[in-house]
Amino acid sequence: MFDIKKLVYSDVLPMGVCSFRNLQNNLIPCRAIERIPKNAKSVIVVLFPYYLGEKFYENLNISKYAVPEDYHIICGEYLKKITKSLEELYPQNNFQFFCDNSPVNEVKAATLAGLGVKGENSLLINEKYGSFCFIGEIVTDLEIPCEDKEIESCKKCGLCKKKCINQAITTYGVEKEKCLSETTQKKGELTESEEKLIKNSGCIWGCDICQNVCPMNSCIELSTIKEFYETAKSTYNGDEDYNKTRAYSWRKKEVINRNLKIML
Ligand code: B12
Repeated sequence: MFDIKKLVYSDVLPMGVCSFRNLQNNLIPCRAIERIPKNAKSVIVVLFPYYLGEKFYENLNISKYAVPEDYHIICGEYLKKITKSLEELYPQNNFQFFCDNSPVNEVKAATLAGLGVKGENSLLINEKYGSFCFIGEIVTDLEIPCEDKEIESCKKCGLCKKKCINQAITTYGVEKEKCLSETTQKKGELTESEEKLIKNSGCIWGCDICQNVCPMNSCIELSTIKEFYETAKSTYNGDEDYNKTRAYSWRKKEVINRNLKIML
């Protein structure tokens, strides 16, 4: 019988299972969709808590998720090992891992798998680690007995909505075009009001406002992932800090450098 507790890292990373059935009708169009196993049945969802504690965020000018080395790389390594252990246990089955660059709506998957509630800021909030968690998942044609949880929402205190610097959070969800995180990642020239937003936020990559003000993030536990601490760098000061292995490097350095220039 499948036992999630037998998987490598299950003692340090929150994990859960949901059915693929409840995700397959809203897959996000992307290239990775080709890797979804034919006849996919189950999804093993893994959380990667990334809150490192305030001392790691001194002179912070990028958002917390971008402080460690690119999470696609670090979470990818963990997911690769978990996948390998599954392949050894179930050699007949197909296991494909994803993290962010995924057709799966990861917040929905994590919620269905019982790993937390969906915040008004659209993010998954875990009881122990808050919303400062990356989400990864392994999609498989192995049928894992599971009962999908009801998707529950946070208490809707409204703080994230109220404090969002650009009123991007509405009753219907996050309006992507207004989200500062999106603006900081945009290529090309920004409008005057977009530039003003970046300047006022003090953040040149991503945005953490809706998470920083969330009461469910006020007493969270620290990350259990040593690689996040070992690679932490909280300030981006220009070319000398640009590095191909950071969360902002999927964009050419012109984008983050443009934001830095706006800030200065
Ligand atoms: C695209 C994307 C973004 C976009 C758009 C986000 C968004 N909320 O729409 C941008 C670049 C803005 C972004 C920002 C961030 N992201 Co992001 N993102 C994704 C990605 C790749 C896909 C999300 C998606 O499209 N889901 C599908 C849509 C349909 O779901 P939805 O969000 O519920 O969409 C609703 C609303 O957007 C709303 N809506 C849509 N259009 C409109 C228009 C109007 C006018 C209105 C009112 C509403 C509305 O209706 C939709 C249906 O209910 C996921 C990874 C994944 N594969 O899931 C990561 C992911 C969600 N992101 C993540 C992170 C960490 C972030 C940031 C915190 C990074 C940062 N610090 O800057 C911010 C948070 C911003 C926020 N509050 O959402 C994590 C979240 C982890 C968690 N704990 O939940 C994920 C899961 C990546 C990962 N593997 O860890 N992200």
